[in-house]
Amino acid sequence: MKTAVKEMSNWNIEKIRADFPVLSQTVNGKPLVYLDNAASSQVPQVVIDRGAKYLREEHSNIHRGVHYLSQNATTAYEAAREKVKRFINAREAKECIFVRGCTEGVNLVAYSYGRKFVNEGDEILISAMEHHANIIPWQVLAEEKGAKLRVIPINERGELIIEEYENLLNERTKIVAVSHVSNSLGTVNPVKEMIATAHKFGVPVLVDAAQSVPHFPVDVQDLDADFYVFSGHKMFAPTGSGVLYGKKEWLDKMPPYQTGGGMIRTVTFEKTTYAGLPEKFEAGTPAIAANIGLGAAIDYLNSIDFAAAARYEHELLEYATEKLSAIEGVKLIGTAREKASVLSFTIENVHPHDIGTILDQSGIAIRAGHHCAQPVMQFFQVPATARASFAFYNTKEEVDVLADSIQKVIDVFA
Ligand code: C6P
Repeated sequence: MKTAVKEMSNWNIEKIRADFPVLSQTVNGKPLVYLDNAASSQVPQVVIDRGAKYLREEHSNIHRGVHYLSQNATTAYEAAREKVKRFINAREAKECIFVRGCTEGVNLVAYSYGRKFVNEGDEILISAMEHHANIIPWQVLAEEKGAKLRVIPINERGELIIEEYENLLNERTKIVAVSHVSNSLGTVNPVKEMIATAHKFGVPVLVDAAQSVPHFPVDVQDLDADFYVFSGHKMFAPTGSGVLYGKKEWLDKMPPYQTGGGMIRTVTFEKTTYAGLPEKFEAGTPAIAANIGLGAAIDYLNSIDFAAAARYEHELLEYATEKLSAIEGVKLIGTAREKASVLSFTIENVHPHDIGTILDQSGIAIRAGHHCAQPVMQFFQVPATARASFAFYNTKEEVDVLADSIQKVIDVFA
């Protein structure tokens, strides 16, 4: 398996790891094994340097000043938007709205699209594997409007039951909101096909892309997504950065989400007229340094051959799946045929929090808990899972350390 991973991928793992300073430290006297990438990925030196340059040489507000620093900051900020546009293949940069992260992106659409287009008796379709960020904004909207939240069920593997999805779509459906990749199960959903089906009913689709954009190349035009939302901190950029991509024809029709400075054309006490895209949805001073950092993270991903990174990471996931499946007492939660990055598991008679704490003693960072996906835990009848989640800088040796440490946990509790 060692040679399989190395030969198939042709991936220079040593060079890649050297780009991420955090990875070379020790934790509890052991080399850090960072397997909590679904929560937040690490940041390469080039992104750190870009943020530092902004703070050292360019720090100022954007879109407001005529002075040198402000103009430079504005140029860098808008260049980051262009990079996002090219990275996800949006038609226009103004379709890429900077938000604080995926949560804010979904809330923006639920608030703005929802308040304009969802009415009493309408239906909002989500799935049983959604993160709370793609459940609660819709639930709140449904309560306010007297609309109904409907849920696409999943099977025992943690895959969407697509026939049920097709049955749930109807003329009352006003939006479908579904994750591209589940953060608790790792399932990759067939969103392109799901979008095509929804469009037959004239229904727009929001894709929660928090766990897809960091793990494989995406093309929003090819998917034909109406809204596509993701967080920078899961894709090698700082916290506070993130993007809501929306088709211009929808964004133009939607009212502002937040109001205040930066999003207006004219203001009198009688009436305010709004700026066009993207400013209409970017009230107040945004996370300038963080979003410039997101642009730098995209430059980094382009520089390393992101498609090759995705292939390597997927092989690593397959290797880890094989290794953990072979350990007696380990149960994998989420065994979909199409998966990315995430390996959730339980160990008989050991609470996932104890697994997480013991692994930490060996320098291994995983996440234990419900992963903000309590309905998934309810479906699998577990209170929580332990979750290892991979990035392209993880190694086969780290998977071996994980597997050995899991075996030790089992031995301790046996
Ligand atoms: N999932 C995890 O450990 P924010 O917090 O806004 O950056 O992302 C929210 C979010 C939305 N959708 C999905 C599919 C997600 O995975 C997340 C964040 C983290 O799994 C924190 S709970």
